[in-house]
Formats: sequence, structure tokens, C-alpha cells
Amino acid sequence: MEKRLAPAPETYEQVTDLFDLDADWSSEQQAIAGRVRKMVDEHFLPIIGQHHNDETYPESILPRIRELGLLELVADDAIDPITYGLISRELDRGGSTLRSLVSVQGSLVMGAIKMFGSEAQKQQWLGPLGRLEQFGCFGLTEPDYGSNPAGMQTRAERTADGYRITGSKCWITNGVRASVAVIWAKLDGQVRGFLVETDRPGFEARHMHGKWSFRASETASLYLDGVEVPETALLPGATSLGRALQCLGQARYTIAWGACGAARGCLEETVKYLKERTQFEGKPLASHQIIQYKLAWMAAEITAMELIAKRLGELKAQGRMKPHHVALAKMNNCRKALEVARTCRELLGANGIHNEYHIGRRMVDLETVVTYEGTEHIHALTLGSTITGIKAFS
Ligand code: TGC
Ligand code: FAD
Repeated sequence: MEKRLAPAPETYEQVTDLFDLDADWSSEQQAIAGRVRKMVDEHFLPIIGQHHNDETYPESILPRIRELGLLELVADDAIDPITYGLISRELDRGGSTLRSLVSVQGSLVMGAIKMFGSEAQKQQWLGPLGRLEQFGCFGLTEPDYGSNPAGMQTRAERTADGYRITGSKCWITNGVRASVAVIWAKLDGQVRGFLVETDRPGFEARHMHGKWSFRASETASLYLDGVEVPETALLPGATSLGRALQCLGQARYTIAWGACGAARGCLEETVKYLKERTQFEGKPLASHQIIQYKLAWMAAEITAMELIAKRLGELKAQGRMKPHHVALAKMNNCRKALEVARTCRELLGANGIHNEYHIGRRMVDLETVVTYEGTEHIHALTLGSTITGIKAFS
């Protein structure tokens, strides 16, 4: 591994919880979050810079996620919303690509099977997906239909013993690695969800290269050329676009928490740097007024983000979480995390653009996070429609 890559930050100070919010969590919730944080510090941060550089997937983190049993907790419904949020926050403090790995598998794929699958589908898939023996992907976006998936062109038609699916999907996380793809397609004009095994004839997944964001995450285009699937591939409860959006609601929840972690990671690393780096008569950069102002602004923003995530978790735990709650949290927290990352990048000067530090990677990865799972504009329009009662999408 290249020597100048960022070290594991065991020594970073806890400068990001000025309202003592973490003290509100139960000892069990804090313990799980602590275990994830330790795993990230010891096994993810030391390797991720190189993978980001090389555009490679951090395979070595998979056994660590298995050891912690994070996705098995999801499979068994043994996790409360706040704990899931805290796990997402700690994963994203390492990298948004790491949180994505878990939230695609857990919230989008396992979530679709849990909410809309038959008993047989649950028996077949949830165990292997939870143990990360198998990977899944979620195919909604198409080349001409990103923000507006209602226009999707992928079609399913009935055959004698099942369905034939034709179409293409793009920007699909884990698409090449997946052995099962949740494919959203129109059947008789209605959006339905199918579990498509990726080794079926006519199914092809191709790596998308050339990303400058999410370089350590695998993204694919999927091509379905008359893929024949049995009757049992249909997710019985996935009966409309609204069902796909329900899955997204679960994943957007993890993103709202994850953004807090990404921002925390940036601020922790920046404070350490500013206390060590001196300019102008040997004074640490941290002693200058403009710099302290920016640190204070970021600490306040992170506190506000965490309060939003906390409230969202409470609403989810009470079964009261609505799409506009998720839209507000996803929109605000992703935007603010990106602003924090950009400010931290600036405060590190030239070092802010070098991968000796994690901030530049976090910043470019957050450009993906503000875009996927509904862009900032789309979430603003969802909120606008809630506020005014007028839909302004088209
Ligand atoms: P609209 O007519 O408003 O709604 C259709 C039906 O869906 C219901 N609904 C929702 N249900 C649950 N959660 C939500 N957030 C929902 N939003 C709407 C709605 O009530 C309605 O139900 P019903 O029973 O009346 O039919 O639909 P629309 O076509 O006008 O679109 C609304 C819009 C624009 C908000 C929606 O299309 C949207 O969210 N677009 C963004 C697309 C998106 O987020 N794509 C994400 C792809 S997956 C991804 O990015 C994974 S990233 C992977 C990683 O982490 O690495
Ligand atoms: P477009 O819809 O073309 O939007 C372009 C711009 O126009 C945006 O700024 C948007 O906000 C704006 N815009 C669009 N409509 C309106 C409007 N009505 N009013 C105002 N502004 C508007 N998808 C999946 O299905 N599965 C995945 O696993 C997945 N993983 C992804 C991984 C990565 C790394 C990335 C970058 C994307 C991933 N996506 C995935 C796709 C992602 O969900 C889409 O990129 C996103 O929904 C936006 O669609 P688009 O890129 O086509 O942008």
C-alpha cells in the first residue's frame, strides 16, 4: 500500500457531539455503534484511499461486516431504527461507499424482499444476503428515466410459465457482483418488481468505469434481452411504483444518518490537522479567528443534522415516518455534509486535495450522495408539494 495514504484516526478527538446527543442512546446502541466505528478505523480507513485511487472494490472489508453480523440483524428484524441509523452514521464516517454497500443490500434488496416477497422468496434469499454470501442489486434507474422512474421502458410480458423481461437499467450499485437483481418493470402498464437471477440467459451486467465519485463502489449497466423468469420471480407485494419508492424511503433513511457520519469524519480530521499545522510565527492554524468561526459553523450544522436524523429515527420507530420527513432529512443532511466537506477541504489547503487525507474522497463521494436516491431538487419538490399542495415535478 502506498505509504502516504491516510492513517487510521484512533487519535481523532470527539469534537462533533457538542450537544451530547450520543449520551441519549442506550448502552447497547452505543456499543454497536462503537464496534462499527472501531471496525471502520482499524480495517476500512487504512485501505480505502488506495481503493479510491485504483477504482477497486474493498473486498477485505466484507469479512469484517460479516463478523459484525450487521446485515443478519436486518434479515432477522433484530434492529431498531436508531441503531440502524447509528450504524449507517459510523459506516459513512469511513466512506459513503461503505454505507451504500450495506444500505443497498439491507434496505433496497432485503428490504424489497421483506416487504413485498413471498415466504418462499424470503426463505431463499434473506439468509444468504444477510450473511453476505450472495449480493443483490436494485434496478430502477434507466438511461432516459432517472428522476422520473414512472416513465420506465423495461417491460415484462407473460409466458406459459412465467415472464419475459426486456429493457436496460443504468447506474446500478453492485450490479456486476449481484447474483440476484430486484428489477422494476412494467407488466400490462403497471410497475412490478421481479427477483431476477443474474445468471439467466439474456441478462448482462457491465461495469461502468470513469467515475470520479464513488470510485470504490462498483456501478453497472444492466441489459435484459428477453430474460425468462418463472412465475415465482414476481415479488407479489411489489404492485406499483409506490412500492419501489417505499424501498427507497428505507435507504434514504440510512443516507440521512450517513451524511452525519461523513460530516463528522471531515470535522474530526480537520480539527486534528489545524491544531498540528502552524503558519505565521508558529501559531497553529486552529488559533485563528476565521478558522474558529468556520469550525463553529460546521459544529452547529452537524448538530442540526444529527437532530434531524434523531427525530426521523423517532418517527420511524413510532411508525409515523412519511415521505416528506425523509425528503427533508435526505435533502438537508446531504447538502450540509457536502458544504462541511468542502469547507474542511479548504481549511486543509493543498493537503485537502491529496489522498493522504480522507476529506477529498469524502467530498467527491458526497456528490453522488446528493444525487442518488432522489436528487436534492426532487426532495425539494416533494417538500414543496407537501407545503403548497401543488405538485411541481412536471
Ligand atoms: P407519485 O404519483 O407522486 O407517486 C406514485 C405513488 O408512490 C407513492 N409515493 C411514495 N411512497 C413511498 N415513499 C415515497 N417517497 C413516495 N413518493 C411517492 C405515492 O403516494 C403514489 O402512491 P399511489 O398509491 O397514489 O399510487 O409519483 P411520481 O411519478 O409523480 O414521482 C414522484 C417522485 C418524483 C418523487 C419519484 O419518482 C422519485 O422519488 N423520483 C426519484 C427517483 C429516485 O430516487 N431514484 C432512485 C433510484 S435507486 C438509487 O438511487 C439507489 S442508490 C444505491 C446506493 O446507495 O449505492
Ligand atoms: P436526471 O433525472 O437526468 O436529473 C438531472 C438534473 O435535473 C438533476 O439536477 C435533477 O435534480 C434535475 N431535475 C430532474 N427533474 C427535475 C424537475 N422536475 N424539476 C427540477 N429539476 C429536475 N439507481 C438505481 O436504480 N439503483 C442503484 O443502485 C443506483 N446506484 C447509483 C450509484 C451512483 C454512484 C449514482 C451516481 C447513481 C445511482 N443510481 C442508482 C441512479 C440515481 O438514482 C440517479 O442518478 C438519480 O435518481 C438521478 O437521476 P439522473 O442521474 O438520471 O438525473
